[in-house]
Amino acid sequence: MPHPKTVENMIKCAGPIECALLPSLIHVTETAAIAASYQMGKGNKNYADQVSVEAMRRMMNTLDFKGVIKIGEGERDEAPMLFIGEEVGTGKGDIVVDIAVDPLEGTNLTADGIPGSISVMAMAEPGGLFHGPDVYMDKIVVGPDVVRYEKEHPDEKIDLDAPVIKNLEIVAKALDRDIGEIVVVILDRERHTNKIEEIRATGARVSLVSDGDLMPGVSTAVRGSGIHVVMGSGGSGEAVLTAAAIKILGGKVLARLILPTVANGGSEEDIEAEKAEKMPRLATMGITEDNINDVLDTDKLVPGKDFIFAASGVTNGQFLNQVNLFGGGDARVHSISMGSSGVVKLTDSIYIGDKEQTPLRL
Ligand code: VTB
Ligand code: MG
Ligand code: MG
Repeated sequence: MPHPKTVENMIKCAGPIECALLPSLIHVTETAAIAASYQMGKGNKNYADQVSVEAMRRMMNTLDFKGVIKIGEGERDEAPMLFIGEEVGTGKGDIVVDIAVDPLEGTNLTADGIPGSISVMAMAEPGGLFHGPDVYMDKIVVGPDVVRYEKEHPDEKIDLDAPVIKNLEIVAKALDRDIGEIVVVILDRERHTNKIEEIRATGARVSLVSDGDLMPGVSTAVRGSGIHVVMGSGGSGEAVLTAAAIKILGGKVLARLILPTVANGGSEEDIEAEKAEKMPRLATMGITEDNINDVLDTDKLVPGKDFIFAASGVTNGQFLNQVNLFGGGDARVHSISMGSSGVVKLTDSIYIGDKEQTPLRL
């Protein structure tokens, strides 16, 4: 007998978005990943980005829904694709969604042919994803073991403002390990010099990544990934996409908005200019200078109820392999897709280019 709850959940879904669009979502990330994979190691990150953006948009526009890009690409240079506010989908049917995309998360990684790049997106009911201008978010990401530990020990909670040691002690206890066994991923950036020192001083192990803090964040909620915490500041879009996955997997994201000029040490003038540019859009999300320093939790980053997430590997990663290309146009691509009712699909898709030339291989 199956657990009755499983069957109930499967039949109900989270809502129309998950029911109707989850199965198609990986087609979108897979198309973008395959397009990007042909550019692996070619040294041209902008072109790799462009082809994945184009592929993603073309695939999305074959699906029946009415969507608006809320977190996207091409905003700064006003590229004619996947810009904020762009409407995508055929527009047919009743499903209306807000969309976050990062068609190629880790453009440098793809251009250099090194691990960690993916194509990734999320969809939610309108208002279901925190969206503002592309700024940074300082964050901490942990998996469900930590959330369970916090419930059992209400006075021990992960806190973005606490010393690193305090947070890592909680993570270590939650995972029943020594701090020296914990792995913390952080972007290798000058702005993180102090934080990296602070992490090292706890005895925790540090994994510096040159780019791509999104999948490491998701990995904190996946046992066996070898990643327990992600810290430091990265893109705000990436933080929201991480939160969509983490909310499904039961982990936790705490984040705070930071303007790039502040994070990277700009002059007073730069900071003021950036504020003038970015604050109006932040205001549409209820963010003002008075509350910009407030901590946003997983539910603030992803208030949605009916939402879906998908990522496909471009180069090798924690648990998504790189795209393999075989003769005759065959491509094999690994993805993770998830729906907010609590469904996770790990898929290994093969697109047959020439069935006589390249038989299916296991
Ligand atoms: C961040 C990070 C991303 O780019 O957005 C980073 O979240 C850009 O940060 O995963 P810098 O301005 O410090 O380079 C990625 O690494 C890749 O998109
Ligand atoms: Mg990115
Ligand atoms: Mg990108």
